Amino acid sequence: MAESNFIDYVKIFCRSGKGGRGSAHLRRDKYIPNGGPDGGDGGHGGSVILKGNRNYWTLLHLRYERHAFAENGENGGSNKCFGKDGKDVIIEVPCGTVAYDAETGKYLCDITEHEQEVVLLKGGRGGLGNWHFRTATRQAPRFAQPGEPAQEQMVILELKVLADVGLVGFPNAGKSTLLSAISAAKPKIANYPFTTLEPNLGIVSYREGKSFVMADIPGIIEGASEGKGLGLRFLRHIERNSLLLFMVPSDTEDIRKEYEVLLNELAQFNPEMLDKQRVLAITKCDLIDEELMEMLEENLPDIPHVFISGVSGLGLTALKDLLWLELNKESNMINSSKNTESIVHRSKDLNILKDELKVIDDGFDYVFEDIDIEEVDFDDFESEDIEFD
Ligand SMILES: Nc1nc2c(ncn2[C@@H]2O[C@H](COP(=O)(O)OP(=O)(O)OP(=O)(O)O)[C@@H](O)[C@H]2O)c(=O)[nH]1
Ligand SMILES: [Mg+2]
Repeated sequence: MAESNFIDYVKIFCRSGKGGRGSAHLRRDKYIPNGGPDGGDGGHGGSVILKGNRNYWTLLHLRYERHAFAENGENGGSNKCFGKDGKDVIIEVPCGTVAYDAETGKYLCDITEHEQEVVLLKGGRGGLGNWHFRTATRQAPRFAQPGEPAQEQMVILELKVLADVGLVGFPNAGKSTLLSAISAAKPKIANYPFTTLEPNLGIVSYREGKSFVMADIPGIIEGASEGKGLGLRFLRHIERNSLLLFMVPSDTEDIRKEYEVLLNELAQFNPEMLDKQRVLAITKCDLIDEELMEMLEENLPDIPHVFISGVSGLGLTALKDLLWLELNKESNMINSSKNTESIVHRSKDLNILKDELKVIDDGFDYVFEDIDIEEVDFDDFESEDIEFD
């Protein structure tokens, strides 16, 4: 996958800016004896922010982006001068990106909409200058508040493609052929397993200018949940689809059994996948006649089904009608907020994570600059070094 342009996994070392120190300056001007405290506040540190951008489809632009450092806030100065706030770092990501803590695998946040912003690491607050601490009995406080420290975290960004329909099937089931037949996508099609090595998206036009997005992912085989074939690595791309279209070729010995194997692999990956709407397409029906279709019909699983052929075009209109109908069911509204809330992001299993990270870490060094991340108690300002400037 290292050579591919389809990057759906990156790891970035993020650090917010620390807050600037408040100044403890005492005014000492000619002719103004005992000028009093005039230390200004420190500036706020910049934050690390994730922002959705619909113009990105993958995380490719972040492939070599190893660090995201926000600016520190400047220290406060004399004469009540405020320190400048540090600049934020904005990491633009495609809609459908999920962030995890790389050390614990904990789910952090989820970007699903264009321009949506989530603060990943908040910049430290600037400290207050000594001017704030003057009281009747302490007219020349010789201390100020320190700035809040920076925060740092190794973050994993993972893309989960936002499509309406996900294609699920064994290799060679005809998934890519279907996508190329009903959308403008041009996935590679060939008569050997695992032709498709990375997800393809296609926009399927429906009647009256309506459309929905279909995702073709690499084939799944029995034991994928234990890492066989391409494993379950790509299943996350159908995790968010409102509807799963199971594809089983008409010449399969036992269609029902193959469907159950697929279903079982999905359940191993994430049991919530079973809550999704399902439709079954029996593919390659140009190879069989009507009589055989009727016979097959007797032993099909109990979900809506349709007989199709991506090659001859048989049943494709009926398939689109059925998909549209299912997508628009009350429980599954395609036009309302895309149903993205329906999926609960589970924290990552660190063992799986380690394997996946091996691939993306290949040949990279993370430069950990030495910064002084101070452990300070923001409210215990008197313990901080006293600054006389
Ligand atoms: N006769 C017939 N052959 C088909 C049909 N659909 C696909 N095929 C053939 O089946 C083979 C596999 O098709 P693909 O579309 O590449 O299958 P896939 O499910 O994308 O396979 P992977 O990418 O390996 O998972 C190709 O040789 C296709 O020409 C169909 O409707 N009728
Ligand atoms: Mg394919």
